Amino acid sequence: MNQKRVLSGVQPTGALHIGNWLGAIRNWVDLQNDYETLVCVVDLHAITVPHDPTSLAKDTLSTAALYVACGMNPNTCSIFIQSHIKAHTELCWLLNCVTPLNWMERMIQFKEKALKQGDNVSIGLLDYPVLMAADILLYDSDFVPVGEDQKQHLELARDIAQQRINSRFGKGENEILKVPKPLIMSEGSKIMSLCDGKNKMSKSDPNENSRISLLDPPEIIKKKIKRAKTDAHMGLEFGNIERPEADNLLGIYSLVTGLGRDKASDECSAMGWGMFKPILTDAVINALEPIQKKYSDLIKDRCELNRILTEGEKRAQEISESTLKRVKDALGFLN
Ligand code: AQP
Repeated sequence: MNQKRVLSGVQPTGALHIGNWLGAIRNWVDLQNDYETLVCVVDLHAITVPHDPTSLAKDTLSTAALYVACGMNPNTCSIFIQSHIKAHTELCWLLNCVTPLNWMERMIQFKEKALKQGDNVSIGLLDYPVLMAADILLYDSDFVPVGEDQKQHLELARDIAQQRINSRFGKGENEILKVPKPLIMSEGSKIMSLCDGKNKMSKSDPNENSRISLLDPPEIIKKKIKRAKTDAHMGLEFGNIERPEADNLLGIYSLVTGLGRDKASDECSAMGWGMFKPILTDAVINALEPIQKKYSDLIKDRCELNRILTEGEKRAQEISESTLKRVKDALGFLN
């Protein structure tokens, strides 16, 4: 297959929300038509913060089913579970041994997540970006779709591949690891919390009302949007830094309706919050309905889910084993 390749994934750290969909999965759905697309559920990443062992497997399966429900086509893309491919942890170790510690200590996401955890920060959390580099580099990915928050991690993956593996261990023109490029998704790349327009919507936010989960039933969506933070101004608008909630909710509206920013902004510029919120609620419910229907059928069909994951795993195994061998050979391991 000569198609350019794309790799991405979501952590099964809880119920997927509209931020994960609008900022990530929705873009993969478009990309699968033009690239060989591999998407994994990054369960090894999910344990870099304290996790609940009784829900990890369930969340992992649910995340994979949601990929399909959101439009990933298992006949054209490969869907698999990160921990089922042992090469991820093995390449991570090899990369750990050539990555300077001070590169890791600079990572913004580590600093932010570590702050929240006080003394309980694991080495795994510090090492998260190297595991992510292994994920990407294993598949000779040409492109990685990343939100703003992941840009620094992709830069690190590029530096590890280029400066720490190819330059040091490569011979001649042949690169050992392909150096991937970012595909930065513009519109909707960051969906903010419903409770505070300055904070990102997150699966791990302890406040359930801060996010709309993809599987929330209509009455819950209605309640969450009703409670969503507003301001004292009339009219919805983009780009006013004094009004992050207006920007965020109008952005969600423009994306779930497919109207785009200009049309959504024209439609809502004179609306008060009381008129806008029910319209937004209907739009979100309508957009999620087909996803929820497809999900509820698939999650009951364990045979089909297993088939999809086995197929995806086969392709992932094939590519990752050959990359890992290239790296081990270059580093001088005995065959
Ligand atoms: N709020 C968001 N808006 C737009 N995109 C988002 N993504 C996450 N939150 C938003 C994108 O979803 C993909 C997968 O994310 P992840 O699960 O690997 O990690 P994350 O970015 O840390 O996601 P969460 O939901 O905030 O999870 P927790 O709370 O566990 O940390 C990525 O492409 C990300 O950009």
